[in-house]
Amino acid sequence: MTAIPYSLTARHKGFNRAEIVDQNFTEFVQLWQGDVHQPRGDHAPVLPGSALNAQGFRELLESQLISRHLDLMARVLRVQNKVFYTIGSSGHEGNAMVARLTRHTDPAFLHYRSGGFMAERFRKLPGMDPVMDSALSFAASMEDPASGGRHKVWGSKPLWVLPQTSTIASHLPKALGTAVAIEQARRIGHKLPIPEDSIAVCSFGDASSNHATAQTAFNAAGWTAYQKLPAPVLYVCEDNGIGISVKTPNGWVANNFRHRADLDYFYADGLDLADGYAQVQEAVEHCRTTRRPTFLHLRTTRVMGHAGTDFEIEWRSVEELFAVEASDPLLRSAEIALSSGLYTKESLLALYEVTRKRCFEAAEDADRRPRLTTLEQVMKPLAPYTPAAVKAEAERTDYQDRRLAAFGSEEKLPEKQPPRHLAIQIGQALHDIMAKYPESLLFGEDVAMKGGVYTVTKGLHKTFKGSRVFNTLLDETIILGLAQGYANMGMLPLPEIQYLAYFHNACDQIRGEAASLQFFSNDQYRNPMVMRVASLGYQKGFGGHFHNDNSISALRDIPGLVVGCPSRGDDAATMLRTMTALAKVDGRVCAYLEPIALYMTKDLYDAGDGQWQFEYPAPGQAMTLGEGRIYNESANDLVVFTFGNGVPMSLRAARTIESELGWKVRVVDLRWLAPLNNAFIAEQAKSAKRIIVLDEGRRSAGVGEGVITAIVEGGSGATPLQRVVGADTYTPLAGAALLVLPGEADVVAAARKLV
Ligand SMILES: Cc1ncc(C[n+]2csc(CCOP(=O)(O)OP(=O)(O)O)c2C)c(N)n1
Ligand SMILES: [Mg+2]
Repeated sequence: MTAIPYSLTARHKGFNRAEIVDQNFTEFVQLWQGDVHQPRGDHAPVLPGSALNAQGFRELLESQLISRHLDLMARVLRVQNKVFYTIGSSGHEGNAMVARLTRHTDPAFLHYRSGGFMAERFRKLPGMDPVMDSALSFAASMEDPASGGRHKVWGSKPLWVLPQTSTIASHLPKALGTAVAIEQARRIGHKLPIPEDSIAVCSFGDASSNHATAQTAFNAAGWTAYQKLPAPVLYVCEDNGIGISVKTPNGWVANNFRHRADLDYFYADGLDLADGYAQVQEAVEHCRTTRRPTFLHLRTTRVMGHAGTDFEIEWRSVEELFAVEASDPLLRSAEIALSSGLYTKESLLALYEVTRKRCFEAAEDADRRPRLTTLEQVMKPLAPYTPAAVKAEAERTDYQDRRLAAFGSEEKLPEKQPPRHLAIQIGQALHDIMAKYPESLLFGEDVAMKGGVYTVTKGLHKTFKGSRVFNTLLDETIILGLAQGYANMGMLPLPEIQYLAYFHNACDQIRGEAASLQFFSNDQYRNPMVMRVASLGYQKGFGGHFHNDNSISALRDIPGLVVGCPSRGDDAATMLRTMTALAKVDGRVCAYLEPIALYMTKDLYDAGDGQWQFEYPAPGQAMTLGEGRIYNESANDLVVFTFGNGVPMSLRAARTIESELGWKVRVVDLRWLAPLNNAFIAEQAKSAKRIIVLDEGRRSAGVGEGVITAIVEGGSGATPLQRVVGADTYTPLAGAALLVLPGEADVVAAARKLV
């Protein structure tokens, strides 16, 4: 970077660094002295030797100024309650170069300091206004085109900027997933919504590069490239040397990333448009042409603190602040503007002030627009559900040819086979779904040739080949990041998590990311997926806690997530059809919990009775979201509410209860655990003389709590009720597991207490 002739008078120890940074610019321009080149036209280099031409510079400068004045505006109007966000982009405006050198169809997952990037990307489509759109987001206006007033985010549907959450680094896995999806589309014959040679752009800060979620994305990108598989993701690390108040050790980012195999490192000076442009260009072209994961180390700085609430003067030395403020990239841009002869001092300052005015006017205008005022408005995009369309999609049968090809012949169709158990029927249902949706992909740990730990996915790899059924590397965060990437590119991902305990490992990818996208993008972006998870307890003689995890509490409270748990094979098939339809039609994120202990269960009451095997439901049949299954519907002496392993368990207990107490017992399999069908539960409870809630999960925060709440709120609080639940502990190995988990005898004992 060229040294800035720095002779500012504005240096003082003032509290409001935004005012000082603002003043610095003006004074820098006024005091600037230097040689002025003769401008040589729009297409000539802005300065001798620069890869950036004059027109490019003018536009980038304007983008930088828009970004800066949006920040300055936010600091002023925040205190007037007209703006609700002050984390700015000041010092990072050079990221406009990345936007200029990529396309508006390159999906972008952006750092929160992307004001410059956004202003520049807005140029790519005619008729768009970066200032007004951003102002609407700052103002939390309902008209904010990114999030509808739900969050201050960088986002745009037409510009392929997918809004991100505030969780740092959480977007890196899905950016890789999107890059992989761009390439995989060709191999499965899927038509992409963007050009085939697109790349995924993903920016983040230097401190964030250390995060586990970031590191796993870099690792997975390298793992992919190492095998010569394409992964055109451009990771842009905007290195300002600090994360809130923690300094990144000098040289750490370069040292950490410069020599990574299969993550190609490039450096660019983001503080200097004239020098940085060629460097950014090289990185972008490398990524686009080689289709390799690329790491662009972009030098930035951070002026005006982490956010408006960060008074750096209180915790940093003033000398350090001066030095940081002197590295302000806008001062360098001013120098280029003046020395290139493209601007005079007067015209540059006029542009600066005009841009300020534009930002303030837009903000004032945005403040007059409506904000979210009702809960209904807030929640509208969260969990869309169009029952008729979902039903029609779930029952759609127009894929007979592909179905026949998948199963081999008419005689081999699963509905023509004798009744089978859960594992077999989930496998058959998956064959059916993958035949129905050529854009579906099934992936996870060990799912391909081996067919999963429990052979549930056996045969799928052979039938649908490695481009649609494949093993991933061992990382749940990446599995779910890939799923989001495929979803972004219009495919239907069916990720598998090997055990429920390991979902918790990567929970944020669903909780913070996948399930929140519809909400924060005002339903413009969706994450259709069905996540299959081998779940729950009672595996005889195997596993201990981590293979018998039965806590779904972490799933239950994720807003908008659909959670279902079939307890028998036929339900597994019809539920899967509905979940995939929910994903296709309404973009929903669904969790499909498979009770491991029931995978191979064939008998209900006695060995060899075969009563837990069922006929395969032919296509055309589906289960409505929220619909439970009722056994012995007319019975009302006792009603047992349960799901999963609890279903056959309570049916067995019911026999004992009937013979011992003479009660007729109804068993209600909830099947859908989130959202709970409160009306259905209330209705079933109303006609009950006594109630048992059987939930194998833990006493605290288990599904049982939700069921009892629905019963009480439904008006049946006075009905005698017993709860049979797991203990608040981890599950031990071997026979001791049964001390923790509820058993048949516990259900009978609970019934006795209701006498
Ligand atoms: C997972 C997570 N942990 C903590 C935070 C709080 N936080 C927000 S920004 C930030 C620092 C990020 O620094 P860096 O990545 O260098 O980006 P910069 O703000 O410097 O541009 C922290 C700790 C967060 N948003 N997400
Ligand atoms: Mg930083």
